[in-house]
Amino acid sequence: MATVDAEPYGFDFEIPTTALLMIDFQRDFVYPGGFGEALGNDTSPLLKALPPAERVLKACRAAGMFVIHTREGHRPDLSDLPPAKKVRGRGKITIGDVGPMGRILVRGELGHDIVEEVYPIDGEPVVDKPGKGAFYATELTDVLEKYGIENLLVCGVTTEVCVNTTVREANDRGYRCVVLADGCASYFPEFHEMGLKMIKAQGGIFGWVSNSAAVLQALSPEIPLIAAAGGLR
Ligand code: TIU
Repeated sequence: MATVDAEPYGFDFEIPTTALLMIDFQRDFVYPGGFGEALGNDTSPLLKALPPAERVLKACRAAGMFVIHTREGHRPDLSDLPPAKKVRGRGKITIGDVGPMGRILVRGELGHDIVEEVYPIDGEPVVDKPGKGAFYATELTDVLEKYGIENLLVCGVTTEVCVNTTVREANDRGYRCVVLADGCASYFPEFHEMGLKMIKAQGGIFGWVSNSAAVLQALSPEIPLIAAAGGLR
């Protein structure tokens, strides 16, 4: 049993029943020219989640933890794209249109794929999802059940959209989630902050919040605990 320093209190887990869930680290969100920018956002704030998420990914792999990646996107024929989602944002280009990284948020396109820093390796399932939550219309439940997963360490973008939606869905299904604050990011710093607060409030109503240093510490206790230096936000 390992414990991650977390809020509202320590998060206990065992590696065989825990997975690292890496949510939507796709070019379409973190680089200019993709879906995030088409919605009117400056994508640069998302880049700061990549180094902590990469460190956690490598540490979890080294510890033998199961890793799952997700990608938000749609079939090339857009048959899984609700018309209401297609028009949302009223951008000049919307989902399915051609941008500098290929068709926006369409599976198989450059922009839809995961950035190199945290790219999946063999044996790590990639769950393609048409919605914000990773459980809706996906095989994620089957994957978690097959591997006996009970706990999720969560990194991803964006904090208040796909991360929060997925954590809420997971919590309702009985999974214990700890969200790593510096392994997540939002286009809006205040939404990042509040998105995390909403998870850990009320005794951890949706789950726990921690950070990359605390996870590294829990996985390799000989590393000095530096989590406290910047708090848990
Ligand atoms: N727009 C926004 O903040 N996020 C998304 O549309 N999807 C994810 O969070 N992945």
